[in-house]
Amino acid sequence: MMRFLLGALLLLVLAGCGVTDDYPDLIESDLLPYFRAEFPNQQIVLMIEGDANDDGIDDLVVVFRADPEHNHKVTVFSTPNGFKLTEPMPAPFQDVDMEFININDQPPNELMISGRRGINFGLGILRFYDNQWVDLFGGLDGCC
Ligand SMILES: [Ca+2]
Ligand SMILES: [Ca+2]
Repeated sequence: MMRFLLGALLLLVLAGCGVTDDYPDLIESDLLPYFRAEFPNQQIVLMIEGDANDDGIDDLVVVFRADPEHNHKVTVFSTPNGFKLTEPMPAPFQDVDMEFININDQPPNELMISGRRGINFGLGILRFYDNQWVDLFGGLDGCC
């Protein structure tokens, strides 16, 4: 009987470990392998899909833990020659949120990204230009 109880307890512990997931809200994306080809082991914090460069094909924005103290953001974006990856750029360190919006009723859609580092909150409106995100208002200073 004791052995049975121990076995049941062990099963419970193992099952509990199995459902551990720090980032349960991650979306599924067919573009993720392009990110993983360059960053096989980095922990993903958040990712969203949307058309960054207005060619009608969804792109993938990934915020990931670059090192224990910094997050970076890269984008898998569509080109006539297939998908490519932007250079990494700093991203907010905590409470990261992203959304595609259109702030001026003109294509392309802009990317709104927010977050904080400690008490330094930031909100950036980025536009994809020349294969890289440009921070239109410099709103991310201090939170990355
Ligand atoms: Ca696109
Ligand atoms: Ca726009």
